Amino acid sequence: MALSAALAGACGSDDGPGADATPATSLEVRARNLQFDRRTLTAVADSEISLRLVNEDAGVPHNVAIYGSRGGEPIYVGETFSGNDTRDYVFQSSAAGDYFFRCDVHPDSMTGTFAVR
Ligand SMILES: [Cu+2]
Repeated sequence: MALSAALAGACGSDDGPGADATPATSLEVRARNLQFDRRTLTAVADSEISLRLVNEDAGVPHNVAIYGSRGGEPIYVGETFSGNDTRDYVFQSSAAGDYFFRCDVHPDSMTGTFAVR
């Protein structure tokens, strides 16, 4: 709890839908300076999910792809595009569980947990 509280504080009022532990069908993550602005996205299980990627890195390609686990099989691979630009990815969420998301262009530095509840 202490860690999540610290992260929430660090992100301040920029936190959008899905930033906390409350499951949502509409999520947003920003890419800036080769990092995502959050470590966890929390989605509703077995639902149509709209995930917005705001790419604020001008001329740098990013995407969001969801995997069963780190190094596992892809579940959904969002289109890669260069900033500054935005895409709305729409896909069906899986059963409840902890999944993994990353940018496929920067798989070492841009990663997080895709929590489905
Ligand atoms: Cu990237």
